[in-house]
Amino acid sequence: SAEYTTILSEVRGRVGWITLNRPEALNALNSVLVRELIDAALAFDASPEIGCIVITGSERAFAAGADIKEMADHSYAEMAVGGPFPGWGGFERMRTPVVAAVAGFALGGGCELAMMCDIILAADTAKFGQPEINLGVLPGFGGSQRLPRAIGSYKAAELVLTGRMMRADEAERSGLVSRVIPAAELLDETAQVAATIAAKSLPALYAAKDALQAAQEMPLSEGLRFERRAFAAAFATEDQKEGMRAFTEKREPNFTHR
Ligand code: CO8
Repeated sequence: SAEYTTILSEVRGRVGWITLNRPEALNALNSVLVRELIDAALAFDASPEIGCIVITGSERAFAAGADIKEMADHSYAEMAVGGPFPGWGGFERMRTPVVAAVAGFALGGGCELAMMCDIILAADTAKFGQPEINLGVLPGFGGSQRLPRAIGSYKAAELVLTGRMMRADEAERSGLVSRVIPAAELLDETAQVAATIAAKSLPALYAAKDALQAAQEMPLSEGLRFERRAFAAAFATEDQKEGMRAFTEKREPNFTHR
Protein backbone atom coordinates (compact mmCIF):
# COMPACT_ATOMS: atom_id res chain seq x y z
CA SER A 1 0.00 0.00 0.00
CA ALA A 2 1.24 3.45 -0.96
CA GLU A 3 1.19 5.04 2.49
CA TYR A 4 3.90 2.72 3.90
CA THR A 5 7.47 4.01 3.96
CA THR A 6 9.43 1.12 5.52
CA ILE A 7 7.68 -1.95 4.15
CA LEU A 8 6.17 -3.15 0.88
CA SER A 9 2.82 -4.86 1.07
CA GLU A 10 1.28 -6.73 -1.82
CA VAL A 11 -1.42 -9.34 -2.50
CA ARG A 12 -0.51 -12.27 -4.77
CA GLY A 13 -3.49 -14.56 -5.23
CA ARG A 14 -4.54 -15.59 -1.72
CA VAL A 15 -1.11 -14.72 -0.26
CA GLY A 16 -0.33 -11.44 1.49
CA TRP A 17 3.34 -10.47 1.08
CA ILE A 18 5.14 -8.07 3.39
CA THR A 19 8.72 -7.10 2.54
CA LEU A 20 10.66 -5.20 5.18
CA ASN A 21 12.33 -2.32 3.38
CA ARG A 22 14.82 -0.24 5.36
CA PRO A 23 17.93 -1.22 3.39
CA GLU A 24 19.99 1.58 4.95
CA ALA A 25 19.66 -0.07 8.38
CA LEU A 26 19.53 -3.79 7.45
CA ASN A 27 15.77 -3.64 8.15
CA ALA A 28 16.28 -2.72 11.79
CA LEU A 29 12.87 -2.59 13.46
CA ASN A 30 12.15 1.01 14.38
CA SER A 31 8.80 2.24 15.63
CA VAL A 32 7.59 3.26 12.16
CA LEU A 33 8.48 -0.10 10.62
CA VAL A 34 6.89 -2.01 13.47
CA ARG A 35 3.70 0.05 13.23
CA GLU A 36 3.53 -0.47 9.45
CA LEU A 37 4.32 -4.18 9.71
CA ILE A 38 1.61 -4.78 12.29
CA ASP A 39 -0.89 -2.65 10.36
CA ALA A 40 -0.28 -4.52 7.09
CA ALA A 41 -0.24 -7.94 8.74
CA LEU A 42 -3.47 -7.35 10.69
CA ALA A 43 -5.19 -6.09 7.52
CA PHE A 44 -4.25 -9.35 5.75
CA ASP A 45 -5.30 -11.34 8.79
CA ALA A 46 -8.73 -9.70 8.76
CA SER A 47 -9.32 -10.55 5.10
CA PRO A 48 -11.08 -13.79 4.10
CA GLU A 49 -9.29 -13.43 0.75
CA ILE A 50 -5.92 -14.14 2.39
CA GLY A 51 -4.94 -17.68 3.39
CA CYS A 52 -1.26 -17.16 4.12
CA ILE A 53 0.99 -14.22 5.00
CA VAL A 54 4.68 -14.06 4.01
CA ILE A 55 7.17 -11.85 5.79
CA THR A 56 10.54 -11.37 4.18
CA GLY A 57 13.42 -8.90 4.03
CA SER A 58 16.26 -8.34 1.60
CA GLU A 59 19.13 -10.53 0.43
CA ARG A 60 21.38 -9.01 3.11
CA ALA A 61 18.98 -8.98 6.03
CA PHE A 62 15.63 -10.28 7.16
CA ALA A 63 16.05 -7.83 10.05
CA ALA A 64 19.17 -7.01 12.09
CA GLY A 65 17.12 -6.48 15.24
CA ALA A 66 15.35 -3.67 16.96
CA ASP A 67 16.70 -0.26 15.95
CA ILE A 68 19.50 0.24 18.46
CA LYS A 69 19.94 3.93 17.65
CA GLU A 70 16.25 4.64 18.28
CA MET A 71 16.17 2.54 21.46
CA ALA A 72 19.46 3.60 23.04
CA ASP A 73 18.24 6.59 25.05
CA HIS A 74 14.94 5.19 26.26
CA SER A 75 14.38 5.17 30.00
CA TYR A 76 13.17 2.26 32.11
CA ALA A 77 9.76 3.91 32.34
CA GLU A 78 9.47 4.34 28.58
CA MET A 79 10.32 0.68 27.98
CA ALA A 80 8.11 -0.54 30.81
CA VAL A 81 5.08 1.38 29.58
CA GLY A 82 4.87 -0.55 26.31
CA GLY A 83 8.20 0.50 24.89
CA PRO A 84 8.45 1.90 21.40
CA PHE A 85 6.53 -1.06 19.96
CA PRO A 86 3.01 -1.54 21.28
CA GLY A 87 0.75 -3.82 19.27
CA TRP A 88 2.74 -7.08 19.10
CA GLY A 89 -0.05 -8.83 20.98
CA GLY A 90 -2.28 -8.45 17.94
CA PHE A 91 0.46 -9.74 15.65
CA GLU A 92 1.00 -12.82 17.81
CA ARG A 93 -2.73 -13.54 17.91
CA MET A 94 -3.22 -13.52 14.13
CA ARG A 95 -5.20 -16.52 12.89
CA THR A 96 -3.70 -16.72 9.39
CA PRO A 97 -0.59 -18.88 8.92
CA VAL A 98 2.55 -16.75 8.59
CA VAL A 99 5.71 -17.84 6.77
CA ALA A 100 9.03 -16.07 7.40
CA ALA A 101 11.43 -16.17 4.44
CA VAL A 102 14.84 -15.36 5.88
CA ALA A 103 17.96 -14.39 3.92
CA GLY A 104 20.98 -12.79 5.60
CA PHE A 105 20.76 -11.52 9.15
CA ALA A 106 17.90 -12.43 11.48
CA LEU A 107 19.26 -11.06 14.73
CA GLY A 108 17.70 -10.01 18.00
CA GLY A 109 14.23 -8.70 17.26
CA GLY A 110 14.68 -10.01 13.70
CA CYS A 111 15.15 -13.57 14.93
CA GLU A 112 12.28 -13.04 17.34
CA LEU A 113 10.03 -11.75 14.53
CA ALA A 114 10.84 -14.89 12.53
CA MET A 115 9.94 -16.98 15.58
CA MET A 116 6.54 -15.24 15.82
CA CYS A 117 5.84 -16.76 12.40
CA ASP A 118 4.54 -20.32 12.02
CA ILE A 119 7.13 -21.54 9.51
CA ILE A 120 10.69 -20.31 8.93
CA LEU A 121 12.23 -20.93 5.50
CA ALA A 122 15.88 -19.93 5.28
CA ALA A 123 18.21 -19.08 2.43
CA ASP A 124 21.64 -20.71 2.76
CA THR A 125 22.88 -17.19 3.56
CA ALA A 126 20.70 -16.84 6.67
CA LYS A 127 22.29 -16.12 10.04
CA PHE A 128 20.24 -16.30 13.23
CA GLY A 129 21.18 -15.02 16.65
CA GLN A 130 20.19 -13.23 19.82
CA PRO A 131 23.11 -10.78 20.22
CA GLU A 132 21.37 -8.59 22.82
CA ILE A 133 23.83 -9.74 25.50
CA ASN A 134 26.55 -7.84 23.58
CA LEU A 135 24.53 -4.65 24.11
CA GLY A 136 24.14 -5.14 27.84
CA VAL A 137 20.55 -6.34 27.59
CA LEU A 138 18.66 -9.56 26.86
CA PRO A 139 16.12 -10.64 24.24
CA GLY A 140 12.92 -8.59 24.59
CA PHE A 141 10.57 -9.82 21.85
CA GLY A 142 10.17 -13.38 23.08
CA GLY A 143 13.61 -14.80 22.25
CA SER A 144 14.31 -16.13 25.73
CA GLN A 145 10.99 -18.02 25.60
CA ARG A 146 10.54 -19.11 21.99
CA LEU A 147 14.17 -20.07 21.26
CA PRO A 148 14.35 -22.69 24.07
CA ARG A 149 11.02 -24.12 22.91
CA ALA A 150 12.30 -24.23 19.31
CA ILE A 151 15.83 -25.59 19.74
CA GLY A 152 16.01 -26.85 23.33
CA SER A 153 17.02 -25.07 26.49
CA TYR A 154 20.78 -25.80 26.46
CA LYS A 155 21.42 -24.72 22.89
CA ALA A 156 19.22 -21.64 23.40
CA ALA A 157 21.19 -20.76 26.52
CA GLU A 158 24.46 -20.95 24.60
CA LEU A 159 23.14 -18.63 21.90
CA VAL A 160 21.52 -16.12 24.28
CA LEU A 161 24.47 -16.00 26.71
CA THR A 162 27.27 -15.81 24.12
CA GLY A 163 25.36 -13.77 21.51
CA ARG A 164 26.91 -15.84 18.70
CA MET A 165 25.28 -16.28 15.32
CA MET A 166 24.03 -19.59 13.94
CA ARG A 167 24.19 -20.31 10.22
CA ALA A 168 21.26 -21.71 8.21
CA ASP A 169 22.41 -25.34 8.28
CA GLU A 170 22.83 -25.30 12.07
CA ALA A 171 19.44 -23.61 12.43
CA GLU A 172 17.87 -26.35 10.32
CA ARG A 173 19.54 -29.14 12.33
CA SER A 174 18.31 -27.45 15.51
CA GLY A 175 14.71 -27.36 14.35
CA LEU A 176 14.36 -23.57 14.09
CA VAL A 177 14.21 -23.66 10.31
CA SER A 178 12.11 -26.16 8.39
CA ARG A 179 14.10 -25.96 5.16
CA VAL A 180 17.29 -24.37 3.79
CA ILE A 181 16.96 -23.14 0.22
CA PRO A 182 19.63 -21.76 -2.15
CA ALA A 183 19.41 -17.97 -1.79
CA ALA A 184 18.47 -17.37 -5.42
CA GLU A 185 15.44 -19.67 -5.04
CA LEU A 186 14.20 -18.49 -1.64
CA LEU A 187 11.38 -16.26 -2.85
CA ASP A 188 10.09 -18.66 -5.53
CA GLU A 189 10.14 -21.56 -3.11
CA THR A 190 8.44 -19.44 -0.43
CA ALA A 191 5.77 -18.39 -2.93
CA GLN A 192 5.07 -22.06 -3.65
CA VAL A 193 4.84 -23.00 0.02
CA ALA A 194 2.59 -20.01 0.75
CA ALA A 195 0.33 -20.72 -2.25
CA THR A 196 0.05 -24.36 -1.17
CA ILE A 197 -1.09 -23.28 2.28
CA ALA A 198 -3.38 -20.52 1.03
CA ALA A 199 -5.28 -22.96 -1.21
CA LYS A 200 -6.47 -25.00 1.79
CA SER A 201 -9.73 -24.41 3.62
CA LEU A 202 -9.38 -21.19 5.62
CA PRO A 203 -11.38 -22.43 8.63
CA ALA A 204 -9.23 -25.56 8.68
CA LEU A 205 -6.05 -23.47 8.52
CA TYR A 206 -7.23 -21.27 11.39
CA ALA A 207 -8.09 -24.32 13.47
CA ALA A 208 -4.82 -26.09 12.72
CA LYS A 209 -2.76 -23.00 13.60
CA ASP A 210 -4.79 -22.55 16.77
CA ALA A 211 -4.09 -26.15 17.80
CA LEU A 212 -0.38 -25.86 16.98
CA GLN A 213 -0.17 -22.74 19.14
CA ALA A 214 -2.04 -24.50 21.93
CA ALA A 215 0.69 -27.15 21.83
CA GLN A 216 3.21 -24.47 22.85
CA GLU A 217 1.17 -23.39 25.83
CA MET A 218 -0.86 -26.29 27.20
CA PRO A 219 -0.04 -29.48 29.03
CA LEU A 220 -0.52 -32.52 26.77
CA SER A 221 -3.83 -33.65 28.30
CA GLU A 222 -5.37 -30.21 27.87
CA GLY A 223 -3.92 -29.83 24.38
CA LEU A 224 -5.38 -33.17 23.33
CA ARG A 225 -8.82 -32.12 24.60
CA PHE A 226 -8.42 -28.79 22.75
CA GLU A 227 -7.59 -30.66 19.54
CA ARG A 228 -10.48 -33.10 19.96
CA ARG A 229 -13.00 -30.27 20.25
CA ALA A 230 -11.46 -28.42 17.30
CA PHE A 231 -11.52 -31.59 15.19
CA ALA A 232 -15.20 -32.16 15.95
CA ALA A 233 -15.95 -28.50 15.18
CA ALA A 234 -14.32 -28.88 11.74
CA PHE A 235 -17.28 -31.11 10.83
CA ALA A 236 -19.51 -28.03 11.02
CA THR A 237 -17.77 -26.52 7.95
CA GLU A 238 -18.80 -26.88 4.32
CA ASP A 239 -15.14 -27.38 3.45
CA GLN A 240 -15.00 -30.59 5.51
CA LYS A 241 -17.94 -31.99 3.53
CA GLU A 242 -16.37 -30.86 0.25
CA GLY A 243 -12.88 -32.11 1.16
CA MET A 244 -14.06 -35.58 2.08
CA ARG A 245 -16.53 -35.80 -0.83
CA ALA A 246 -13.73 -34.79 -3.25
CA PHE A 247 -11.56 -37.58 -1.86
CA THR A 248 -14.19 -40.25 -2.40
CA GLU A 249 -14.95 -38.87 -5.88
CA LYS A 250 -11.20 -38.91 -6.70
CA ARG A 251 -11.04 -35.20 -7.59
CA GLU A 252 -9.44 -32.03 -6.20
CA PRO A 253 -11.51 -30.27 -3.53
CA ASN A 254 -13.06 -26.92 -4.32
CA PHE A 255 -12.87 -25.15 -0.96
CA THR A 256 -15.14 -22.15 -0.42
CA HIS A 257 -13.58 -21.28 2.95
CA ARG A 258 -16.87 -21.71 4.76
N1 CO8 B 1 19.76 -0.99 14.76
C1 CO8 B 1 20.09 0.17 14.12
N2 CO8 B 1 20.89 0.21 13.03
C2 CO8 B 1 21.41 -0.97 12.59
C3 CO8 B 1 21.13 -2.18 13.23
C4 CO8 B 1 20.26 -2.17 14.38
N3 CO8 B 1 19.89 -3.28 15.01
N4 CO8 B 1 21.79 -3.18 12.59
C5 CO8 B 1 22.45 -2.59 11.60
N5 CO8 B 1 22.22 -1.26 11.58
C6 CO8 B 1 22.77 -0.26 10.65
C7 CO8 B 1 24.22 0.03 10.94
O1 CO8 B 1 24.33 0.95 11.99
C8 CO8 B 1 24.71 0.57 9.61
O2 CO8 B 1 24.27 1.91 9.50
P1 CO8 B 1 25.31 3.06 9.05
O3 CO8 B 1 25.74 2.63 7.67
O4 CO8 B 1 24.49 4.29 9.07
O5 CO8 B 1 26.43 3.02 10.03
C9 CO8 B 1 23.93 -0.24 8.60
O6 CO8 B 1 22.80 -0.78 9.33
C10 CO8 B 1 24.70 -1.40 8.04
O7 CO8 B 1 25.21 -2.19 9.13
P2 CO8 B 1 26.76 -2.52 9.30
O8 CO8 B 1 27.62 -1.51 8.65
O9 CO8 B 1 27.00 -2.80 10.76
O10 CO8 B 1 26.85 -3.90 8.47
P3 CO8 B 1 27.86 -5.11 8.70
O11 CO8 B 1 27.64 -6.01 7.53
O12 CO8 B 1 29.23 -4.61 8.99
O13 CO8 B 1 27.33 -5.83 10.03
C11 CO8 B 1 25.66 -6.78 11.49
C12 CO8 B 1 26.07 -6.44 10.04
C13 CO8 B 1 26.59 -7.85 12.06
C14 CO8 B 1 24.23 -7.32 11.43
C15 CO8 B 1 25.74 -5.52 12.37
O14 CO8 B 1 25.05 -4.47 11.72
C16 CO8 B 1 25.13 -5.68 13.73
O15 CO8 B 1 25.75 -6.26 14.61
N6 CO8 B 1 23.89 -5.14 13.97
C17 CO8 B 1 23.24 -5.16 15.24
C18 CO8 B 1 22.70 -6.53 15.56
C19 CO8 B 1 22.08 -6.52 16.92
O16 CO8 B 1 22.71 -6.31 17.93
N7 CO8 B 1 20.75 -6.78 16.98
C20 CO8 B 1 20.02 -6.81 18.22
C21 CO8 B 1 19.41 -5.48 18.49
S1 CO8 B 1 18.60 -5.42 20.08
C22 CO8 B 1 17.10 -6.16 19.84
O17 CO8 B 1 16.79 -6.59 18.77
C23 CO8 B 1 16.18 -6.25 21.02
C24 CO8 B 1 14.76 -6.63 20.58
C25 CO8 B 1 13.78 -6.50 21.72
C26 CO8 B 1 13.08 -5.15 21.78
C27 CO8 B 1 11.90 -5.22 22.69
C28 CO8 B 1 11.18 -3.86 22.81
C29 CO8 B 1 9.93 -3.94 23.66
